[in-house]
Amino acid sequence: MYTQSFSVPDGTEDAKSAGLKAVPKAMNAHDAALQAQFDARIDADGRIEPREWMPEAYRKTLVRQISQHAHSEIVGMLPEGNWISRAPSLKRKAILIAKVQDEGGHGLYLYSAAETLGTSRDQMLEALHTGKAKYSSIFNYPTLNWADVGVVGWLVDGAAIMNQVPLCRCSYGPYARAMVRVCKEESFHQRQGYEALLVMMQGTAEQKAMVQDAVNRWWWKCLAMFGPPDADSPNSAQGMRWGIKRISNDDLRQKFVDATVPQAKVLGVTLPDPDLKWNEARQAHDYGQIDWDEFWATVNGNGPCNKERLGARVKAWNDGAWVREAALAHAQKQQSRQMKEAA
Ligand code: BYC
Repeated sequence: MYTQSFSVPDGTEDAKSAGLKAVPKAMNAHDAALQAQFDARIDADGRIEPREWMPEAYRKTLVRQISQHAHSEIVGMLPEGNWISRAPSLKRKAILIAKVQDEGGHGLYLYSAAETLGTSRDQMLEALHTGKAKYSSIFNYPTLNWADVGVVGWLVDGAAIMNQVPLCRCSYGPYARAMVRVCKEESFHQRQGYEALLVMMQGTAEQKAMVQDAVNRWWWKCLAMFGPPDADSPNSAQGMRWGIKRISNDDLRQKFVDATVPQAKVLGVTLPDPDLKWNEARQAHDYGQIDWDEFWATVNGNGPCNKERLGARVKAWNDGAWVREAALAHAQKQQSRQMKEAA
């Protein structure tokens, strides 16, 4: 299983030696001094805090990544939330409610972290609801039966932990701190999924077949979650130079494959890849080709559930309008009462 202690050397040195500058060229002497300070902090592996000077491109990159991450958590509540009313026992239902609530909480920490960069929650939600903002490709696939809920916990949360533990060392303080708690909770999410599957794998032939079928449908989508290959990843080099991203998409994907193979063996399922095999020379598993056309179609709005997911979020936003209006009216009433009392 993955835990908070999962941490490996990062690729920051590679980005430095590739000659990438931590920030674009400064405009004047004052900015140059600020930029030099920023560069020195990044080079010393220090943290950047909200009120400190930062290059505009660094701020924008963080708003993009953190808001996409927040949207993924909120949209990510939908495929599993769908199963709360159909969980097979009270125990499974309580666990699933807790997990989905955690994801809502992760979204809120992350929106708050992005707000410290000068963007508002309304702006971020507007970008999501109008389809301008991205969220993780993985949540555009359906959860067809109860085994899918277990596999989402095991593989989707497993991939999320692999990607997110290095983010606890992100150079932007509020994001890094939010990720510490997120990762602890994700660790529980992954374990509960794996445990639910272990129980199903001790059940009937039909239950075992359900687990294998769910693994077959989710495996390749989970590998694609880590993002495009490094050579086709436009944001990676700069993200790594800035200490936002610590490990590349391909390296994380490889670590996920290597960690998951023994887990699949214990579970008794086959990972659906005839090319998956241990490579002694690389001390890692080789694996087959990911369907990047399908990935990009999904990212660009044409996956099986994109419209349904976005529709559900827009509906929740519209249905909640009366709550926002009532809260605002209450706050205004309180403010005018306080002003009257103070006068
Ligand atoms: N889906 O240059 P690249 C969770 C986009 S939450 C959609 O490599 P970057 C969970 C990418 O945004 C899971 N889009 O980008 C929640 C970029 O487009 P833009 C989410 C993707 O930022 C609930 C373009 O492709 N986790 O796991 O360096 C329940 C080029 O990519 C995807 C996070 O958000 C994708 N899979 O690296 C259970 C973690 N991959 O923005 C689980 C934080 C790439 O230039 N984010 N794209 O238009 C990250 O670590 C990085 O942003 C990524 C991408 C690794 C995702």
